[in-house]
Amino acid sequence: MPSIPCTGVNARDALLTVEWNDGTSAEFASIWLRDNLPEDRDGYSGQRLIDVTELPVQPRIRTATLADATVRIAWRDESRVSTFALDWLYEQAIHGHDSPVPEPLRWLDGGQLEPGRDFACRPMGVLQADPQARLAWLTRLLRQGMAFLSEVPAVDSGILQAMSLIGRIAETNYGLVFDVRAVAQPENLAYSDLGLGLHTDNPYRNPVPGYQALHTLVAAPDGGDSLFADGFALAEHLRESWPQVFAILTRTAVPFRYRSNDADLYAERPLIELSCTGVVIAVHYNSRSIGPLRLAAGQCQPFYAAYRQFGELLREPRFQLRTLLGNGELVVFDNQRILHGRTGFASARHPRHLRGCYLTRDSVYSETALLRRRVVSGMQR
Ligand code: NM2
Ligand code: OGA
Ligand code: ZN
Repeated sequence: MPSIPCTGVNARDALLTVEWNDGTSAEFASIWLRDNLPEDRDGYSGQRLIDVTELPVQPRIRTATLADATVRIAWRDESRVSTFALDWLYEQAIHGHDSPVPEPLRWLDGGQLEPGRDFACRPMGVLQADPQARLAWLTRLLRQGMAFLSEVPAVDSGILQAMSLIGRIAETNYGLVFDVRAVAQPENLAYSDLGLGLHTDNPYRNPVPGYQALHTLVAAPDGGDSLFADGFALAEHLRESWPQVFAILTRTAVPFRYRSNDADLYAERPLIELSCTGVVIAVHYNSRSIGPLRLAAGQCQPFYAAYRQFGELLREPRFQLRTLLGNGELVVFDNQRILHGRTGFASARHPRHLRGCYLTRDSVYSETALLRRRVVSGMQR
């Protein structure tokens, strides 16, 4: 922890101002401070012990004084004195709005990119042996939305070994792990030899799987190339170039549906999903599982024009990274960001066999954060 960078404090009823010695300052609202008293957290778990209704409605600061690397606050309407560590306040002021998930690095021109050169791409054994290498790989997965492993044994359990380094598998009606190969009468067109245009998986499920892994056990000698595009970059491209199209795609709920012998799934979501501050947080696109739209007749034509515009962008080769994954190669990607697809192949002439699974999003973030903790404390030792 750096030495405490504080030169003074200033308090008015509802506001504490702390001056740091680099000339900057930070403001803390009295209600925020009153809600964050260290003594209102359980000493062992760190969990909060109080509820918002137990706070004074408008706590007022009487005095704030500096003492031993802390700020001591006396309140007007309560007899307690509250103590805040300055380094904690500094941390909140600097990093308070940082999420542990790194900012995405968007990539638009996928046609120019290669897995081995432009994405994290390591043999699985390196990640097993070296926590720093695993942390670097995971961090790039989070930032670019996609990363590759090689030398994953091309056997049924290979994908399970790899996932133990990355996150927790989310079991679905397709199983813990699913086999992607052409069968007669496929319940899902993924289990045919047809080409699949760029899509995200399972938009009909709630929650939509966070990450997906695909492991090649037997590559096709001809066809079955993998395609990828960054939906976040494409959505931003739409926002800039055709703001009206973007607005329609973010505001129209689209029904997605999947029915088979053992599942009946339905969810509605926009093709481009925004956070409450307008940041693109997910893309959902799957022509095979979109249901009949529930739109007033007058809204249909504008929606279809916008949908077509998005669909046409997705077909442009300049946005598509195209690669043939060889035996033992595995790709992991953010299934709410990266669209994936494949070219068709001739299953009558040769088998092609991939194994796939889904991972929960939070487990991938958590694995990365735990590893960061481990690597940082290892460096300090
Ligand atoms: N599989 C491969 O979301 C989809 O329906 C795509 C998913 C069957 C698990 C295919
Ligand atoms: C899928 C899929 C890609 C492939 O199974 O959902 O998109 O390369 N497969 O077979
Ligand atoms: Zn898919």
